[in-house]
Amino acid sequence: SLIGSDRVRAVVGLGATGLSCVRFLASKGIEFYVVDSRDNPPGLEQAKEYCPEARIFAGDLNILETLGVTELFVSPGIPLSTPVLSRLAEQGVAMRGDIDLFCDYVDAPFVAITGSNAKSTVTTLVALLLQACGKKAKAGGNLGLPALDLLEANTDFYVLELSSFQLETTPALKADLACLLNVSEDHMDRYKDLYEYQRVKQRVYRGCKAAVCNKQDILTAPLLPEGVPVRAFTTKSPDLKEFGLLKDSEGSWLCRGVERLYHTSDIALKGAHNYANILASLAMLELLGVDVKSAGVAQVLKTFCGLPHRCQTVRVHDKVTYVNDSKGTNVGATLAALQGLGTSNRKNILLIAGGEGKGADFKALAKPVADFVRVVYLFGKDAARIADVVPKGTEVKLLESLDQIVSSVDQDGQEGDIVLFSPACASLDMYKNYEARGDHFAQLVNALLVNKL
Ligand code: UMA
Ligand code: ADP
Repeated sequence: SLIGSDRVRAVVGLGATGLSCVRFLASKGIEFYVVDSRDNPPGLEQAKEYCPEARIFAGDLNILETLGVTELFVSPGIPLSTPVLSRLAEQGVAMRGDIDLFCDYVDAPFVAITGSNAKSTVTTLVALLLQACGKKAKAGGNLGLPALDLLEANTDFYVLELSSFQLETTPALKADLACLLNVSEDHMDRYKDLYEYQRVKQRVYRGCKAAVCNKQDILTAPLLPEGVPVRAFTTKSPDLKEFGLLKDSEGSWLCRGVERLYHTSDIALKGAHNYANILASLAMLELLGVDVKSAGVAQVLKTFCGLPHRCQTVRVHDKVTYVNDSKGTNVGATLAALQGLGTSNRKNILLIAGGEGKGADFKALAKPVADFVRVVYLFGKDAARIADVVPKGTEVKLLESLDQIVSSVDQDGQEGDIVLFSPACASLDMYKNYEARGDHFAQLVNALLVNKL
């Protein structure tokens, strides 16, 4: 029986992560319970293929206290502060996660990438760059495909995007290469303050064999034993062994120390924040022993235009450029978008924001909004909280829906304007996810054109 063995396991949560744990444990012949707080969790039917129905409990997590569990695999969407989980933790029950399980079984080098922003972009880029250099690299984790589903023989590198929630349930990651890209407020509904959140993010470096950090963000600086190689990236001119940007009479260059690697005109991604993302990726490549000047790397940098919903141009309509940055789900991302797209002395951005603010402080938006934005359009749950920080002199329109906002923008737009949809908030108050929100925006923008034909 389950109770008879020395460990009694339960998978907690039946979303993408929970299902990956269910499939993985079942494939190893390990027995487990499955519990989800919802009556009809998304993975219920699939779980039944891997686990006897009598061991699946949907509707209430409190059942865990009656099962005699010793080890839980907790999904990232469930806070460890959930009363039943903290009671069990106090009794010594291990709070593990899918990444911790991945670490037990992985037998190829893996890269772990975290940060408040740019994780998905950098994770994708590192995997593409490794592939372009002939390596079999697989990317996943918080990016979408759960880490356990990536495991496959003959893989050269796993590249994992990790969220703070995944790091909370991973006591000793021991990545072959770890990178913390940046730290700014996010998920303040699950952390006491920025420093608690930062401490969790810093877990990415635990036991790592090499590390990459952001020279311009002190919160990313690792504390590691002597001898662990560390590379830093910066968008300023780099010191020796750092990756950075140099400006000369020919323009801007991505550099390693004083060595010029790539001219920015040979790079498809645009904006200072994206140069930072590439520099971070190159630093990682070097630590993995890959030539950062190979033809494969040059080709990827020339062609990779970024992921959808991240500062993506939807279309130019009536000489107004519409940019979808629906993945801008926190203040840091929207700041980067405003700074990346803003032109000094021109208030030509029409900013659309709002949604579920996750307890964030929006004050940091005031300055770039004053510098670059002519009108702010707000909708969703925390619209009024954002309106409070908009400086005098910038017009604010509070509207009910994105539909109303796009029609209003269409009236207000002037030649040369940029309409930036970067909500600084999660989408969950009105949409299934950020993709659905971004698709809705793109659909409304495309309809503007059609309706005028
Ligand atoms: N839930 C319940 N009861 C349960 C279990 C879950 O109500 O018993 C709810 C959670 O509160 C949450 C939702 O179900 O609202 C999903 O939670 P989950 O833990 O089941 O999520 P998964 O489907 O496993 O997806 C997770 C990541 N989601 C979260 O961390 C919330 C996905 O990242 C990730 O791609 C996937 O694992 C594979 O690793 C998404 C995300 O939004 C993109 N991540 C956050 C972010 O990037 O900001 C952290
Ligand atoms: P994550 O996976 O961490 O959410 P993404 O690559 O999906 O990261 O990008 C999320 C948001 O952050 C997007 O709105 C994007 O435009 C913005 N962004 C991209 N790079 C940076 C950066 N270096 N600093 C801050 N924001 C960034």
